[in-house]
Amino acid sequence: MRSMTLALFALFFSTSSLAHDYTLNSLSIDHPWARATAPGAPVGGGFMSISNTGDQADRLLGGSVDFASEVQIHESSMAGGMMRMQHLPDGLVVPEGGKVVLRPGSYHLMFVGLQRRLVEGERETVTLMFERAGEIEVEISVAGPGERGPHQEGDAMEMDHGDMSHE
Ligand SMILES: [Cu+2]
Repeated sequence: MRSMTLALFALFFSTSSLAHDYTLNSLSIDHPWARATAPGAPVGGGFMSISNTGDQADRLLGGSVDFASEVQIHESSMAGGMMRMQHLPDGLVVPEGGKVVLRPGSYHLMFVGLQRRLVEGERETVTLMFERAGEIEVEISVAGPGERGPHQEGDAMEMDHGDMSHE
């Protein structure tokens, strides 16, 4: 009984500590998070969902961080049984009245040229840049290396950034 209570508490605590959201004009950025990285890993992935309640589309262009040399927008997809990762240099459209989800196996922020590890349980600051709405600073929660996040559709497309080559 006691262990059950502790387990429930742990579940509640870990969920609530991850839940946070930000608003910028008609954009809402929900639950930004990243995965902890292994020592020496060259890249890390960042995830969140972005909703747009306005009547004009916006576009996530990229961002900046103090722990990596570059923030790129990537899309992972399966091609011929292989997970591929593609840089989206034009960014990611957030449609009017719609939502995009950045999650493992799909769209994500790629922190390229990591200058320090992302450590589970810590928070890091990311400045996101949107074409219309401008810049917003958000805090990302760093989850464990196997964390899949709150958006679990398409989890079969799980991937590990540490082993992924970037061309
Ligand atoms: Cu990537």
